[in-house]
Amino acid sequence: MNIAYISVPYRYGQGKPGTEQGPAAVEQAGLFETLAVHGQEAVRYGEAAVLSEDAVREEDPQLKRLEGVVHTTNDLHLIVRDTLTEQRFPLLVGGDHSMAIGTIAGLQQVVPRLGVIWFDAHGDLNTPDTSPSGNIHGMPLAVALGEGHQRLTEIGGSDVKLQPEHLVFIGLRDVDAGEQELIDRLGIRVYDMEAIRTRGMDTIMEEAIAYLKETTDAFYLSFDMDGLDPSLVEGTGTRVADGILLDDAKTVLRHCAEQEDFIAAEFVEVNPLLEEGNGTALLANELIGNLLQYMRNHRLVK
Ligand code: 6HN
Ligand code: MN
Ligand code: MN
Ligand code: MN
Repeated sequence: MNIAYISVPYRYGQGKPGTEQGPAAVEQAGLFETLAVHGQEAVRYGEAAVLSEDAVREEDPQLKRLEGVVHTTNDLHLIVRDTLTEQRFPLLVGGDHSMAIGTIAGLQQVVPRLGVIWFDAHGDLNTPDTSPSGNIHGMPLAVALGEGHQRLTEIGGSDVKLQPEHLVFIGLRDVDAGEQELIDRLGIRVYDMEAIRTRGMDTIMEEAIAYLKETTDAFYLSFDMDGLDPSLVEGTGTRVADGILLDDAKTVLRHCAEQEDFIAAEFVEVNPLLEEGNGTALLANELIGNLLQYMRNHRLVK
């Protein structure tokens, strides 16, 4: 009974209304039933604090709604740190991807050599200097690597939270120039769609996990719904053609779930306002169900 569902109902890392309703949409899609079916307590264990719309200004066009992002990610990092310290498995639902600034900062306080599997169409490696949008959801990995605005890099302390060799990308296919420069300069491991097609997801996940195990003590999965093929996810804000299909996504979840040192997962960028119905939230709930099924023998869910 050690899965701790934590919601992050917020949207300040990007401009489209709706990701603040992501957790509620996934709950409506059956998240508590899913938790119960897999022997977990059907409760929301925690929820990150979110500033009201009135309190958040656009201000710097290269760091939009900075105050809103700082507030929530700072609170989230404390929740995640404490949850992990209690030997629970944080299962986060967002919320836009800037929340990962808090997730990584919180996990890293407990696991200094933290590994990250980033399932995403995007690199999320922009800085205010390279960002084409000024949206902070395109920046969380740069922040974790110690690049970007100090208000963000200092969440959870001023040390660098993530080493470039502790990160792997799965499904990357929309990378900005500044992000590519960082990937090349730091030698970050990328498995793009071509690699997935030619080598198969099984092989890639085995290799990715073996690679992380060389130098990390534990890892987490950050699952951006837009890593999936756009035909599967109408309700997410930045869809990119030619994405990951369901079987391959489940393969990612299964490989993570089989590892003893898999310690947390987050599902982000669910935006129910971008579609009729609740299809993307239903899919997120289904994927969480798959993950819990695969984790049935995991030391943290007994
Ligand atoms: N996400 N690279 C684009 C930007 O604005 O920086 C898109 C970012 C998308 C971020 O999907 O989490
Ligand atoms: Mn992302
Ligand atoms: Mn993305
Ligand atoms: Mn809807």
